[in-house]
Amino acid sequence: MKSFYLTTAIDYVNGSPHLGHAYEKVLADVIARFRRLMGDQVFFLTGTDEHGQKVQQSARARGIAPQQFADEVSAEFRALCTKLHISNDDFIRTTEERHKRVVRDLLQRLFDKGEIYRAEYRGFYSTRQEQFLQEKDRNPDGSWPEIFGEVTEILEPNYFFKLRGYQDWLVDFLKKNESFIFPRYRQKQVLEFLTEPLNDLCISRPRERLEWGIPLPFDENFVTYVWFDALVNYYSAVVDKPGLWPADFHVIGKDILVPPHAVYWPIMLHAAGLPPPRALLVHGWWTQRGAKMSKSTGNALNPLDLVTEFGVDAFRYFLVREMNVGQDSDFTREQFLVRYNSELANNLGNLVNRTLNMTTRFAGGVVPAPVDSAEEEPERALKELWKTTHTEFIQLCEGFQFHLALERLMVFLTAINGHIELRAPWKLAKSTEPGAAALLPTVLATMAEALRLGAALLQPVMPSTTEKIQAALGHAPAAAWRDELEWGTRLTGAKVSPGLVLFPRPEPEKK
Ligand code: ME8
Repeated sequence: MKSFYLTTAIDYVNGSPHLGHAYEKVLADVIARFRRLMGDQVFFLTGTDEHGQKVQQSARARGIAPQQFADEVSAEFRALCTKLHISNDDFIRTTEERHKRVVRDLLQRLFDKGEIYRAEYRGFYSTRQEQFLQEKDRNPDGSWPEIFGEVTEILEPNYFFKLRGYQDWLVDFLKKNESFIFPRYRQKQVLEFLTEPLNDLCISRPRERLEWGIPLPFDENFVTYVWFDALVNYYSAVVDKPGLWPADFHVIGKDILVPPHAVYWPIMLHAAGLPPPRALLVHGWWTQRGAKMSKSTGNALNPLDLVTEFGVDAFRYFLVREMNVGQDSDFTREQFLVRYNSELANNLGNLVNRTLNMTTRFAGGVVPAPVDSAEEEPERALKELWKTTHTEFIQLCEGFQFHLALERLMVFLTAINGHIELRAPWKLAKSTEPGAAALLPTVLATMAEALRLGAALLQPVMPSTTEKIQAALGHAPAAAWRDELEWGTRLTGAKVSPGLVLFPRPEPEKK
C-alpha cells in the first residue's frame, strides 16, 4: 500500500480559530479521505504553533503562564477538528517534548556543520510592542505608526542560518521539479523572488527579550525564532515513523508560501541532509468584502456558528464547492444559503426523500430488482452519465479541482431527479399500460442505485451524509470504494427507511 503523508499549517494560538483555519483543515481532510478511498495508507497531521512574542504577551495580559494560555487555545483548535470531522491521525503542538527535541537536534546538526553562525543583528525595535519592525510596517511618509510607540534602531547579537549559500541549489531544484508547487503559477512567483539575492536568516532572539521559545542547544541564552521552530513540526511528528518522510503535500495558505515554505524549508532540510517535501498545495484566502479574513482585522467569522446552524456536512460542502483551490473567495451568507438551498436541500435532499418515499409507497419499502428487458433509453443515458461522472470526479479530485468535481456530481443528481420526473413512478403505479408493470420496478431500482452511487462519490466531502444515505437505503458499503462505484444491483432486496431529513430549511435570519 502506498503511503501518503499530508499536513496542514500549524495554527498560531494567539487567537481563536476562524473560517480560514477551518477551510484549510477541511480541504486537507477531503484530500486525506479521498486518498484513503483510493487505497493509500494516509498519515494526516495538523496541530498548533505555540511559541513566540504574541503568545507570551497575551498570556501576560491575562496574568497566566504562557503554557496555560497555549493549552487553552490549542484545545480550541483540537475541538474544531472534532467538530469538523477532521480525520487527522496526529495533532502536534510545538510545546511538546517530542517536537522540541527534534528542533534542538536539527539546530545542533546545522551548527556542527557550520551552517549557523553568530553575528550582530541590526533593526528597528518597538519597545511598546516588543518586536522588531520591518520596512513594510512604516507609514507611507516613512514614519512609524502610533501603535509602535517609541521606535529605536538597535544592534544585538543573534544567530544566522546560511540561507544565501543554497540559493542556486533551490533555483535548480525548482526548475527540475516543476510541479513542486500547486497551483503552478505560484512556482513562477517563487523563482521570481529568487532572482534577488537572499539574506541569511536570523533564527534567534535573546532569551531576556523572548522567553517563550525553544532554547538553542549550543547557546541557551537564545531561543529559536518563528520558522525554525514551526516548520520543523512536519518532520518532528514522523521522525520515529519510518517511511513517511518526505511529506507528500504540505497544505498551506498563500501568505506563508514565500519565503517560509518555498525557500526556508527546502533549504533547511537540504542543508541538514534531509529530502525536501514532495509538493506544496497553496490555497487562497477567504475574504469578506474583499478583505482577508483574519483575527487582526476583526472580520473573522466563527466557523462553529455555521456548523451549529447548518450542520457539519453542509459547511464542509460549501467550503469545498465554493473555493477554487489557489484562488480567493468572498464569503457571504447569501451565497452559502443559495448553495444550501439549491444544491443540498432541493437537489440532493429532495432526491433522497423522493427515492425513499416512492420505494416505500410503490414497492413496500424494499428496493425491487430491475427488469433488464424493461430498460430503455432514459435508463441507459443515466448509466452512461454515471460512467463519465465518476471517472471525471476522480480525475478532478486528483488534480485538486474539488469545486468542479462537486459540480459534476450535482449535474448527475439533477439528472436523477430529471429521470424521476420523466418516468413519473406515481403514474406508472396506476397505469394499466402493458409495459408499466416491468417499468416501475426498473425505474425504482434505477433511482435507488443512482442515488447510492452519487452518495458514494460525496464521501470524501460529506462523510456523515454518505453514511446516513447508505443507512436509509439499507445498504452496507463495499470494503473497496472502487467496487462501491460500480453500477449494479447491490441494492436489490434492501429495506429502506420511509424518509430522511438531511438539510432542514434554515430559520429566517434574525434582524
Ligand atoms: O501562519 N483564508 O498560522 P496562522 C484562508 N503558524 N486561509 C487562511 C486565512 C484566510 N482568511 N487566514 C489564515 C501561521 N489562513 C503559522 C504557520 S506552518 C509551519 C506555521 C491560513 O494561524 C494561513 O494561510 O496565521 C495558514 O496556512 C493557516 O491558516 C494558519 O494560519
